[in-house]
Amino acid sequence: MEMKSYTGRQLKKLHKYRHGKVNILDFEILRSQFNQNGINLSADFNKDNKINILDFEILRFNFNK
Ligand SMILES: [Ca+2]
Repeated sequence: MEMKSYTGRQLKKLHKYRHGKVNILDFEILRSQFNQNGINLSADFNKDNKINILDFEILRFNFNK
């Protein structure tokens, strides 16, 4: 699925300045951005310019990876 590879890149970008895996810190980032709209949000894993349940699902799917 195309979204999946993009998601991997986004998650890597998110980790670059923080830590090695998807963990509770990523969840905290997502939580802090939840319900926001805009470009360049780091937790916008599916790149639809919104932080919502879909981004949470992607995070959940990649958790501990
Ligand atoms: Ca999104």
